Amino acid sequence: MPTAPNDMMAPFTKRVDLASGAIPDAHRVQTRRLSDLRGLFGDADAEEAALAGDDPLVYRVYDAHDAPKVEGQLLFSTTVIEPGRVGAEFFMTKGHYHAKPDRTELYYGLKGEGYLLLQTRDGRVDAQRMTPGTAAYVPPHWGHRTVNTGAEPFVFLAVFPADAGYDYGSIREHGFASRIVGGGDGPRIVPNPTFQRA
Ligand code: PAN
Ligand code: ZN
Repeated sequence: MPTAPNDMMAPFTKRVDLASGAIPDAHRVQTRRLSDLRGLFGDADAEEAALAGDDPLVYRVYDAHDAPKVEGQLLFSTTVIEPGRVGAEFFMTKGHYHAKPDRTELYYGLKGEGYLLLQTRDGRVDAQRMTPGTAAYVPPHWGHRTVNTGAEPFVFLAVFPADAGYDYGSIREHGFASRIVGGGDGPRIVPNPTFQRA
């Protein structure tokens, strides 16, 4: 039984538009343009050049619903990352650890292709390839970022505890251990030389 009145939620269903990745009646849509990711791409000159242009859309997050930020509740959303690059580096999300660091997450690929990059504060690094139909698990304590390595939007569904929260500061301060760059022979995962362990 719920222990507080705001823990009570009615069952509901949301539709995900599989053609676009949008949730048409989302509670909230967050838009991330390149200016929101300023400083996160490796090629600072390419980033400045792109920012001097039209400040392109990089990704949108469709938050399906709102829920009390308490243990036991789930949130879910879709993320739609546009195709594109800054210099050689593919468009990506900001990336974060969860503010409650032991909170887990499940990603399910719906459209396009990309990678889930993961890292721990004590130096473990991982990359999971995601395509439509793949389910990728973000274990406790792993920071995570997604990257669109394809030519069409990369869309995935994310399901996570409502009390997970976001720590963006660690990634902004210390960077991500790996970057994904494009070249003649396809996407390459390369170490980030400026990365520092948090
Ligand atoms: C996802 C992410 C979403 C956008 O729902 O929040 O893909 O990435 P950033 O939050 O790093 O900008 C998730 O991991 N939620 O916990
Ligand atoms: Zn997360």
